[in-house]
Amino acid sequence: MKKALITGITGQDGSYLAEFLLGKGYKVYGLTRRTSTVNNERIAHIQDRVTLVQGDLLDQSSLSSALMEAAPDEVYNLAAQSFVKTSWNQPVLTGEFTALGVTRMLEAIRVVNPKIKFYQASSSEMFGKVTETPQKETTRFHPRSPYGVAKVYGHYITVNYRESFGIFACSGILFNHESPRRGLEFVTRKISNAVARIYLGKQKKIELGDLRPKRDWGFAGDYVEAIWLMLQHEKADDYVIATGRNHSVEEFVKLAFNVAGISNWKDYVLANKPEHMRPAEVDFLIGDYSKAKKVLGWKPKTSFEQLVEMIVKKDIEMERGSK
Ligand code: NDP
Ligand code: GDR
Repeated sequence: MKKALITGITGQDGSYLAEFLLGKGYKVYGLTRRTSTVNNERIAHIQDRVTLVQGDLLDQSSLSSALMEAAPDEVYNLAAQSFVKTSWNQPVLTGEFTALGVTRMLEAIRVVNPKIKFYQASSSEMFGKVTETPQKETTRFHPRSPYGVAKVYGHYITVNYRESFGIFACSGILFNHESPRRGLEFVTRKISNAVARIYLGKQKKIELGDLRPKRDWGFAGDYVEAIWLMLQHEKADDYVIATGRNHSVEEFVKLAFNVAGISNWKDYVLANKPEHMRPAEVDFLIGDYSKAKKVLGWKPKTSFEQLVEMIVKKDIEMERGSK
């Protein structure tokens, strides 16, 4: 039986990846950090089938201990400070988690067992102010936030450990992917949750920032398969994972209200609120996933329209159930 250790198992992607690996017959370990209240909602339904190991990307010895305890064949490094906006408020901490945390895990692998295969959760935010459209593996990086800068470091240290020590290390450059398990501060869930609450008469308005940026939005459940496929291939490499289509935040808003049967969406939306604007914006992202399709045989299954409908309907269901 193969064994995997997932950092960030309590996050959106970690929960989908854990489900996916359990389905493939893996023994799944998850690294979790100590918190004053337990934060395992996303994995509550599988908690009896995964083994949680305490550790933190800030603490080198906790990572080595986790590797010794789990003795995994594969490590999926999904943990990070993942909210772009917060990275301007906490740039140093973002660098510690999202950049140096990658080196700490790679060091733990190098020392404990360099045969462990490693996946790094890289991001389309590395392309930032794009120099080429669509963006692919060879597109130059120009990150626009401390988060994006930290992810560029994480990407290159992954490549470097592959080249320096022969570690089977892959960097997956994933474009935005969403789900009903997305954190509420990200724009998609923020919109779908507000739409559900407005639909049910629990909320009157939604305040947003810039509605013009375009993102290539996919479904998290589709993307974890690509993550897994990267570590099953005979050669470690880097891959863009995307849908090849993009939409503006405004299009997302309009469609989300539409799913709830509300056509006059403008009556409910307050845009360009300064507290939701960013010091530097990423205006336009669209990914070219042809390498992943050709080499890994991966392609996205869920359309933008299906994704928006899934998230809004789930939020309506959940808001109906909650007081
Ligand atoms: P989430 O924010 O939902 O999850 C982040 C996870 O990291 C949580 O489990 C969190 O634990 C954990 N974590 C944060 N800091 C630490 C730390 N110091 N030590 C240990 N664990 C920590 O992110 P997603 O699931 O959306 O994303 C997964 C990864 O993929 C991230 O690295 C993200 O940057 C990257 N990514 C995401 C994309 C997306 O569209 N979702 C696109 C491209 C890249 P806790 O529950 O304790 O907070
Ligand atoms: P992003 O996701 O920054 O792309 O990073 P987010 O959903 O936060 O923003 C997407 C776009 O929407 C605009 N926007 C707003 N965003 C938020 N959060 N709240 C608002 O009120 C709002 N109004 C407009 C943003 O300015 C932006 O242009 C996500 C994260 O998951 C990263 O970890 C990951 O690496 C990238 O996707 C790929």
